[in-house]
Amino acid sequence: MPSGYPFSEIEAKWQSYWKEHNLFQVFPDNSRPKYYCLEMFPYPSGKIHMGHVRNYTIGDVVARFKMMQGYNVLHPMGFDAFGQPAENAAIKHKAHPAEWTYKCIGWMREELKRMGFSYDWEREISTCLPEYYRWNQWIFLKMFERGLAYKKLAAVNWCPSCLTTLANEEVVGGSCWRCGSEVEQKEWEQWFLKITAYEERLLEDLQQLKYWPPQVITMQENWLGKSEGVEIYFLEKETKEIISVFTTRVDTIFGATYIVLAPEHPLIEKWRRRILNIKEVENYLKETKQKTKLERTDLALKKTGVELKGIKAINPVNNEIIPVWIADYVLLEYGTGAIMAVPAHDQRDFLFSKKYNLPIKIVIKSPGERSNRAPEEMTEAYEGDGVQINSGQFDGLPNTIAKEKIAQWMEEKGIGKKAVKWRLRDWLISRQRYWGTPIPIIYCKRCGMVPVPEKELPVLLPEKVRITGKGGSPLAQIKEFVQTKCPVCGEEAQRETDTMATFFDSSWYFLRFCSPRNEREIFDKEEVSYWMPVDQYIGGIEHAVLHLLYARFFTKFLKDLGLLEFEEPFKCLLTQGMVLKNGEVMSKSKGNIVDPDGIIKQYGADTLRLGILFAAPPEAEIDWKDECLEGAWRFLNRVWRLVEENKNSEIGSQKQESNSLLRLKKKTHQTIKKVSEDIEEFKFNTALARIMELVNEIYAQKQETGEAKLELTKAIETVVILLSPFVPHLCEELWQRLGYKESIIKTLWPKYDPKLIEEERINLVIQINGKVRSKIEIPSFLKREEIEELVLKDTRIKKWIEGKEIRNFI
Ligand code: ANZ
Ligand code: ZN
Repeated sequence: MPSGYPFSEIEAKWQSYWKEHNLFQVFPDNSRPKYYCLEMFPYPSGKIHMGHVRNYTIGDVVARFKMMQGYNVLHPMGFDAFGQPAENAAIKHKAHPAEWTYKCIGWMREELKRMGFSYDWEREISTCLPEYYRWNQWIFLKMFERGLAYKKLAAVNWCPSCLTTLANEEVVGGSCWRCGSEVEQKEWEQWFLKITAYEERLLEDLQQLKYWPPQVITMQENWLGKSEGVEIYFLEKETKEIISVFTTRVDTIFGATYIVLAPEHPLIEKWRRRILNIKEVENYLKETKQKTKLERTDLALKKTGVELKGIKAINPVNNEIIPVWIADYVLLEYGTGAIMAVPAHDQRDFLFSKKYNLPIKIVIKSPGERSNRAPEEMTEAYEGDGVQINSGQFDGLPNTIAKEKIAQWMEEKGIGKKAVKWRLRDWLISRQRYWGTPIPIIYCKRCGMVPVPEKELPVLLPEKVRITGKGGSPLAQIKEFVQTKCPVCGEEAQRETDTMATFFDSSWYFLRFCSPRNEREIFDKEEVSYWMPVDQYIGGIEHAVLHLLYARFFTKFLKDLGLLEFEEPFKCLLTQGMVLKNGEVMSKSKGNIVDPDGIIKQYGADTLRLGILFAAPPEAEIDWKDECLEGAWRFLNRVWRLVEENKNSEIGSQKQESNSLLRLKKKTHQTIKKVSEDIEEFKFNTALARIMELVNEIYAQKQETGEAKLELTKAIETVVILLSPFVPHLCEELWQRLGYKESIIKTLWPKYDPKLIEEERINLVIQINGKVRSKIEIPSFLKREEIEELVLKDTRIKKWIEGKEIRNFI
């Protein structure tokens, strides 16, 4: 236990003060500008970890800073409480998932309070409570009404160890994101949300998000994956069946030397009898089934394929007869599930053609080449732009122009049409799990699929359940839950037993925070219109695609329902970096977890907050070292002593301001300016460094003047105010000890005097060998070496000293 200021008393004291005075409870107030500061709410896993500490400390600095600037700040917290991990943990700890979850929430809430975060706890929400999830069901019904929630048989990702289906987003490198088992493909009836209906808006509105990290925008763009090209209709030689391919390089159509179908392509089954090497083909299909999507498309892996012997295609632009292959790098779900291969201009096709000895035909000449090259000379595909050759009437055109011309010509001839393809797929939301929102649908033998009427919501998640973790939906085992009456005809009917993926819950929670206790509607329109959009959202980069895309989708949907007036929920986004230990992710299995609880006990929450903020700028990774704490702890004690020592000395009469006191005053105002700017830009570590410099300056002044001067006290007060968003407990205490009665949060953030910001400049007269040769203006605070350097750089001086040796600088 380090000796120093009594942090544990102080922190407890101020935490209860904040609570008693409801300091962070807010209501809409049109007389003040609003600011909504939100950090991604945690999954109740048991304890907060250093990632939470970092995320929430950043948010807290922003929130407190804005409060002191006079904003009406909404800063809420809650728990993303449904989900598989609770179910898994419950199986492991032999507790009910609800019991387990509430316990975790209790622990985490206490820890968050001990960190001193400025949350309005009156607004706390937990997504596993019926008062919350009934609105999940409500949104679902609204989507169902509009055909945006639908059921279909689909090949789904199946985790054989979690025994559940997974969204594409939950498959990481072919494995389950949760347990790491290899994911299999299965056919299953599943619920989907039609997010693809919003793809165009989801892409376009990314333009509005000026204050999002560019890399998040790019990740979303790639995820949406809009691709403009042409669908080309090749014909099968005998049957004249259409083989439709999708290409973004229609300019290369004259260079197509074979066709490749995805192994699952429906035409293959049709052609079965006519395929001469069907045994070989079937073996290949079997092999494909074992592979994950990633293995199939990994650029680094060798591509394999089999020719469909006996099948030929006709290139519609020149009637060339070309072979038809299957290869697993072509995916059924993308484009048309078939491609034309152009080995001369696509590297993947080039390697494939070399491997299987397929012809190469050059149709784009690169600008640097005079004569046409022979295909045999090529060592790699030419993917760049150039001039069309071997392309009939399009020869001689730049390919960028030919692209448009060929597309038009093909449309006119009816052998192709322009097409837009998206990578985005509809969102699979059903889970064969217990701990989630029941999907409000009833199956009636007579009436079919019937939505639960709105007035019957919520469909409560039954409490009594046996969770084995083995197979199927646990809800299907609960008779009282399943058996119900059809809302339409009143006959015996059955409830849907799947639950919703938890990403559903987190797709709109930021709206619920605006009126969390509303029992009549999903949210109060007016309160939402006051608080939303979120001004600053802060969370991990791992949510760059899924959560943030879904939240944007829900916002647009709710706007279309007429409930919102805006398209985008999060104005500014900050993605904080990871907290590592010895360069590795912290995990139980590695045994390298740094426990915030222990640190709070040993040093206090303020030291932890300061340590984590000072370690690096928010977006950078931190490799956590306990020294971060030592430094923070020493600094806080230095500040503590500064106030304690100053407090006892009388304020002396203010004599004429001495030079050094003026310097302190200037330093104070410069610090106010820099710190304010740095906080706005999330440069917390440099902001803190500035405050530390000011503290040094104050100490130096004290030595010089000996007594407390008004200016000294002012400087000290400024330090306390500027530090308060970072280390609020300590600063509240010091503020009180400085004689103030109200919470420091009620103090307005200081403004600097622009006149005091300018550095004084002095004129320096430069003489060489006793003669004046130049004059320069320099800031007065420069050190000797810095001045010498500037003098030597002066052009007028250069002339006089060139080639000469400087003997002495005075
Ligand atoms: C011929 C061609 C020639 C192509 C050339 C490229 C270069 P993006 O931008 O991602 O949309 N492709 C189309 N469907 C595919 C599928 N289901 N599986 C695998 N690959 C597929 O890429 C479009 C390009 O990816 C298409 O353009 C097609 O190859 C390939 F010099 O067609 B291209
Ligand atoms: Zn019925």
